[in-house]
Amino acid sequence: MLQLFLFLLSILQSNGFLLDNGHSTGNRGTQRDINALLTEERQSRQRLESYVSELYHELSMTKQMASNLTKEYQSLKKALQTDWRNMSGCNSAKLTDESNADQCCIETQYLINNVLTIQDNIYGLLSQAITDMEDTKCKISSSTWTAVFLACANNGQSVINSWNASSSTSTTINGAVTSDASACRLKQVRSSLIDNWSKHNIDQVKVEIYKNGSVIAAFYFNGLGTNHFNWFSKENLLGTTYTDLTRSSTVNYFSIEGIEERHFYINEHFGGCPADEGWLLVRDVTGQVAPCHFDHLTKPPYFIVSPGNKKGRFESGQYILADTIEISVHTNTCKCPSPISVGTEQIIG
Ligand SMILES: *[C@@H]1O[C@H](CO)[C@@H](O)[C@H](O)[C@H]1NC(C)=O
Ligand SMILES: *[C@@H]1O[C@H](CO)[C@@H](O)[C@H](O)[C@H]1NC(C)=O
Ligand SMILES: *[C@@H]1O[C@H](CO)[C@@H](O)[C@H](O)[C@H]1NC(C)=O
Ligand SMILES: *[C@@H]1O[C@H](CO)[C@@H](O)[C@H](O)[C@H]1NC(C)=O
Ligand SMILES: CC(=O)N[C@H]1CO[C@H](CO)[C@@H](O)[C@@H]1O
Repeated sequence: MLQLFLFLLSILQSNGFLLDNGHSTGNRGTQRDINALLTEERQSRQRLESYVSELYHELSMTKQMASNLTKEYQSLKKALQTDWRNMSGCNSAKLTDESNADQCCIETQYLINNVLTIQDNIYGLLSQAITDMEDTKCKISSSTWTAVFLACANNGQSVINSWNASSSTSTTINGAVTSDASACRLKQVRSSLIDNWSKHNIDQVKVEIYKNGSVIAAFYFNGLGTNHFNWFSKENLLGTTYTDLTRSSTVNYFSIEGIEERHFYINEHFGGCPADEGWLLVRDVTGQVAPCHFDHLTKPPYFIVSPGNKKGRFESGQYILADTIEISVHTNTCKCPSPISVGTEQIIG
């Protein structure tokens, strides 16, 4: 039982499920590698699902065992108490007054205390294991990814305004947003979940950049304790398809607000337009300030990402113009139960 639990924990950890940095390893450079990475994640999530049913079974067995043990524990305790009381001299004996009891009584007393201490320890371990299993089961079964934002390039609708609040640039819907790119042809699509960010137990946020129906870059962020803007930061980065971007990377911009009309901007440094190097940029619509060629490539908004798995110099053509950006939140609505309280019965004292 404990082995199964540890096994599950290791699976959860190795899949980035427990906010682990599970997406940034390896020397992945090509679209094929990124697809493989995403497929790998999907498959491991499916494996996880199948372990859940196994876990349910283990859990019900363990609960039954605990219930049986509790009954045995109660009757053993009763028997020991009765036996002890029946012994000559024990009736008048007090725990703190050894002179008042005979040796047999003291030994029995000692034995009873030890047996019950051991029982209590076993009972405590068992109930802890059950609580952990309930917790794991609960976390798995109540955790989901929900798409909350879908932005199309070139539709003339500001991405940052659409993200920020309901306005004429977007359609706000309740619940999950569709991943179908045709939905944002005229306006960006947002979920009202964004407006109640702190009420949804968001523990992770995922940004996926699409080109021609495939994810060409992805970023994972911590969502705990964030608001709808500050999750997008270097400090909250959990993983990405870029191998040269981590929480310890040097950046001059890493925020939704960015600078001027460069939003969702992840940039390493400025060096005059040709030397500017970065990973992601949403060129938004209101822009008057356009110092670089990459600031006026096509009809706004447009999405520039570095190709492959490393930062790029956009001005030298090291970029891909993406079609859509999808943002999803991972939520955990788990209210984890404590099925059994630790046994603390005392027989003497
Ligand atoms: C618990 O006790 C019941 C009845 O005594 C028995 O049928 C069952 O197999 C026991 N369960 C476990 C897990 O020991
Ligand atoms: C112990 O004492 C109780 C009464 O206090 C009595 O009913 C019981 O039979 C005794 N048990 C033994 C094993 O002597
Ligand atoms: C977001 O909208 C609020 C008003 O709802 C406004 O005060 C704020 O400046 C906007 N933030 C950005 C970054 O556009
Ligand atoms: C986009 O995908 C379609 C099929 O899904 C394919 O026919 C087309 O060649 C792709 N275009 C590019 C530029 O990759
Ligand atoms: C639960 C909650 O606070 N819901 C609010 C989420 O935000 C929308 C506005 O977009 C409100 O209408 C809801 O009441």
